[in-house]
Order: sequence, then structure tokens, then C-alpha cells
Amino acid sequence: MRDQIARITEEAQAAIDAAPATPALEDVRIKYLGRKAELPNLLRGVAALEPDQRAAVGKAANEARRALEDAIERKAQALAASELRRRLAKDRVDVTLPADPRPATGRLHLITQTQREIEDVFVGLGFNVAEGPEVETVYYNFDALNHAPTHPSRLLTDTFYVKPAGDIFDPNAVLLRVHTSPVQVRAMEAQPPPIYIVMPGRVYRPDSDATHSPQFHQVEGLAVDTDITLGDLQGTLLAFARAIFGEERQVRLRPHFFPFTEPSVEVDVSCFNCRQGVAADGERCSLCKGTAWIEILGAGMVDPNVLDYVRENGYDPEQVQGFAFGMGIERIAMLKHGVPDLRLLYDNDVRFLEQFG
Ligand code: 2NM
Repeated sequence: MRDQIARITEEAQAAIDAAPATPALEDVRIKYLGRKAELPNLLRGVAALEPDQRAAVGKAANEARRALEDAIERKAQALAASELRRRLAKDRVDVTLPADPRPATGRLHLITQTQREIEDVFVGLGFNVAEGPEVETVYYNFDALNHAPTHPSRLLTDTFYVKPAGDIFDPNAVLLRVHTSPVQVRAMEAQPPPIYIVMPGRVYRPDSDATHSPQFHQVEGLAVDTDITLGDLQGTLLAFARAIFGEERQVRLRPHFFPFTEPSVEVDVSCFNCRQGVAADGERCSLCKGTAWIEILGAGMVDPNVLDYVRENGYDPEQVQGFAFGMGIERIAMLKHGVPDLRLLYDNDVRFLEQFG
């Protein structure tokens, strides 16, 4: 019986060594240790032996079984490890390979592109860029900008009030700014003249149609120094118009009214789509409606009353004067790129957006 145990052990060990993969090793385990295998059967036969041999043979058989179990476990681990290594090598992916087709890269929204283009023009002329809060007080949005208590844009129907909704004349009442001009007041409070700044940002008015959105974007500008004239305003805006709409452009100033400037003007740029209002096909130009001019912004000389609000900060209206201007970024973008409806800018349809930039 001991010989039999030795022969089975030797044979099983050779089979374990030869097993090439996990399933083959499992077959070996079943063959040598399974319910119908020789060794367990032998163990059952130990009971029939002479009592003086029983213990020794039983011990040898048990040891042989344990040795085979250990050998199979070691081999199983070695096989599992090498099989995992092989699978990892085979499944290797080069994550640095470029995708095919190449995924589309994003781009800045047309409004952001236009805002930055406008900022760049004024930075090139020596202006700084300033930003400020979109939630403002009546003081900064209206009072300090020389808006009379009766000015219509103060009405509940023309401004988004936050609180208190009741008293819209309280200077501390809170609203969504209707223009970026409050930033100019804040900038003048923070810095004495000379000051040359542009203020881009979101503004809010309760209007909604093909040419008005309740939230839109403005860039306003302010220059205050000891010898600023309307001529400086005109030259600055001419440089701006040429940088944005082409070097052949002219500008035209027409009298207008704004609460915070005196005199105030509306500014037109010469049409870049026609000659004297006549389009290339001989028809009346559709962009300027045959007028040869396109309105692009409002401007004027800063009203002394506005400077008086920040007199303590160095803005004595007897000593300094300034010009200011304001434009809608959406309007500039639409004119420059021929966008027919303001809402295209907010629908975020990629077929529209990917045409720019
Ligand atoms: C405009 C038109 C005209 C303007 C004036 C000022 C300030 F603060 F200096 F008084 N800020 N913005 C201004 C003047 C804005 O936008 C159409």
C-alpha cells in the first residue's frame, strides 16, 4: 500500500508540473483528489488493514494527500499569475494614440470672442479693464449717474428689483444693474484721475423679442483727465470703429440725450456692406436701409453732476472732464457677422456657434 501511495504521489506530481493552464490543473485535481480518485479510495481502505499497520499507512496517505493539495494550490497561484500577466499584455491600449476621427475642440462663444476683441482694441489705446457686481444698489445704478427720480428706466416695469420691491427710490434698494455704468462710479471712488477704463459685463432689462434679451452684455468706457474734449471721444471711437469694422470706416456723431452725459451723442459707423446706401446688386442696402450709416453706440461728455458725486475722490468738475460711451456686445457681434436674430446667440445650437472662431 505504501508503494501504491508513493506511485500515485509521483504520478500526480508529474501531472501537476505538466498542467499548462488552470482548467487542466482542475482536471488533475479531480483525477487525484476527487471523490472517485485512487488516493481517497485508498484512505477508505485503511480501515481494513491490520491494526499495527493502520496508523502508519493512514498517516502516509494523509500526508500524501495534503502534499498534493499544497502542490496544486501553489501551481494554481502560479498559473493564475502568469495568465493575468498574459491577459494584461494582450489587452494593452495605447491611451496616447490620437482619436480617429479627432474629437471637435471647443471654442469661445461669439459674445465672449466679441467682448475680448473690443477689450483688446481699448487696451491697445491705453485703457484698463474693470468689472463690478451685477447685483447693485439704486445709488450706484441710478442716483450717482444723474438719473432723475422720474427717469422712466427706474420703473418697476423697466428694472429687475431684488429688494425691497416696494421702495424703488431708497438709494439702498437692490436691483440687477441695467448698464455697467455703476462700475465706473465704483472705479472713480477707488482711483483718482486720470482714469481710462472699459467695463464689460452682463446687464439686465425686462425686455424680450428678436432684438432684446432680458439679459445681455455691454462694454462701457470712461476717460477722465484734465484736458478731455469731445474731439478725443470722436478720435477714440473712430479708432474703435476701424479696428472692429475695417480701416476704411468713418464715424458720425448725432445729438442725443443720456442722463449721465452732456452733450450726449449717438454714434454711427459708415456702412461696410454698400456704397452710399446702394448694395452691389444696385438695390437699396439692407444693412443700413439705404442710409449709408449704422448706429453702433451711445456716448457723450460726462455730466459734471456725475463727477460731483465722486468729487471727494479727486473728480472736481472744475478741474477734470471726461467722456463716456456704451455699446451692446450682442449688437456689435450681430452687425459684424450678419446674425439676423439675437436669439441665435442664446439658443446654443452648435450648428450656429461653430461658424465662429
Ligand atoms: C452710454 C451712453 C452714454 C455712460 C456714462 C457713464 C458715466 F458713468 F460716466 F456717467 N457711464 N456710461 C454712457 C454715456 C453710456 O451707453 C449707451
